[in-house]
Amino acid sequence: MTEKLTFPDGFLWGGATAANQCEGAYNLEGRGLANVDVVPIGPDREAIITGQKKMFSFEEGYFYPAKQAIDMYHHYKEDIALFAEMGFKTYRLSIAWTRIFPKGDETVPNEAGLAFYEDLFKECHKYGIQPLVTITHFDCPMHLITEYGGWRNRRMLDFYEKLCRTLFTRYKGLVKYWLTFNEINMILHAPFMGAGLCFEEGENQELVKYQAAHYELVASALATKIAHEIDPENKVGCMLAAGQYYPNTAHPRDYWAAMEEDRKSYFFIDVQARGEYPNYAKKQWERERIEIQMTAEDLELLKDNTVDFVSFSYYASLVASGDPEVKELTAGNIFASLKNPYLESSEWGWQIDPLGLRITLNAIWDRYQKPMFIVENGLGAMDTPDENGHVADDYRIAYLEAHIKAMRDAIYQDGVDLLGYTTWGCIDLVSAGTGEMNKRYGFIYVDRDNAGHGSLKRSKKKSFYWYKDVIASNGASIE
Ligand code: P53
Repeated sequence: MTEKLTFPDGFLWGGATAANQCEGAYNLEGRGLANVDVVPIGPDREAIITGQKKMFSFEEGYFYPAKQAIDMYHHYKEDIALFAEMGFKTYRLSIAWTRIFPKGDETVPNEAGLAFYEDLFKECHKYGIQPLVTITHFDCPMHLITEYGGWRNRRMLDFYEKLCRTLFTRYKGLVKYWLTFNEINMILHAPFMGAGLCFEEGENQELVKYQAAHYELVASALATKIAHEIDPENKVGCMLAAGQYYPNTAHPRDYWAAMEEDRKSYFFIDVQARGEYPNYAKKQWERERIEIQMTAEDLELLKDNTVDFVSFSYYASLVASGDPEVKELTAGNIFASLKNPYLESSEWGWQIDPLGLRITLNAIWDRYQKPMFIVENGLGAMDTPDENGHVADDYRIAYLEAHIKAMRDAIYQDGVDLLGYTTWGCIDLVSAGTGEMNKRYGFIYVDRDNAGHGSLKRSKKKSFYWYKDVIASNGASIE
């Protein structure tokens, strides 16, 4: 068989961002405060994003990088023009919920927020770029957290439904691809950032997280239903923080541990793609006395409104062990992983594994048989511009090239159905995990540092020209 180098016709190449990590303008034109605004850079960040330490407003002595971020709110025309120059077919972005409903429980949306995204989408279409819209990328209005407790409260279903109806109606014809919740499994690992959850002394945190997960899953099914009703052209996807777990050794108990870790994540997609809670979850809840409030109507909604496609982020594979003596974890990752001796790591300790992407694509395909979309992948690295301000990011090109080859193998050697690929942080932005600016993913360098200093000037890195060739040749420029 001759090996094909080009990707399928219509393959959606592009890049991805999230509102709070790039827009800034946190208090302009009526925008309300969100959980993602009040997470500072520094040693307290982890306790805050995991809901162990409460921070509900800006406090003295902290720096909040999302307040200004890279100020894309004022630069989006320039930035989209740069994406167009690379030939993007699609641009994945998220809506800041608090631009549309500043407190979250209003009846009338904020027109300035709606107009902002309308203009942004029109700007994309000017260049033939298809927007791919994440309805919530970790954001939740602060008012909904302080008044209702975030996603632990069933009332969130009404507020989210209102948001979705407003978006689907206003952007009909402008947006076709929607994602309901970014990395929905993040609720288990970073519950404040993922779902506006904070814990009270002594409460059963697992119960709170799974109850909130149930509401998000029902909200996602409801959004899918409404999206299809408002425009049958709409395609709705779920979104998983993916990355296959490997067993640490061939010992069966290590394989079992890896399988259990994978199931913690697949749990969400099993519901969104198949329409039912998997038995292993029901049994776990029974064992752990986790009683989830759910109605017969909820279960019917889940059954009748599964997603059109499965999207995911992939950065690294992970390693699990069933041996309690083995505990050497990698640094800097919200997902616990043991070190894999066969892999190199990024400067932030994320293990680099292109074949792991092919493995993950196959695992998801085998499980669901729905079209897939890789909506995040990339290398967070320290970039040092030379005296002319140019970044020669060969390490990033090498990472992306290897992952694109793995994708091509999965398509042509294994036959998976893949709609597109949007690299994470196509323009440098604030890191979700650490709040740093110096953890850069972009093809476009942004002059700003961890403390918020810099001109915000955009410049093209070496990878910018490389990605432009990849897209122009539909992948064939990669041998
Ligand atoms: P940062 C952890 C593990 C996997 C995905 O992450 C993650 C995280 C959060 O740190 O999140 C996704 O910025 C997320 C993006 C995020 C990106 O991965 O920590 O959807 O918002 O920026 C990369 O390097």
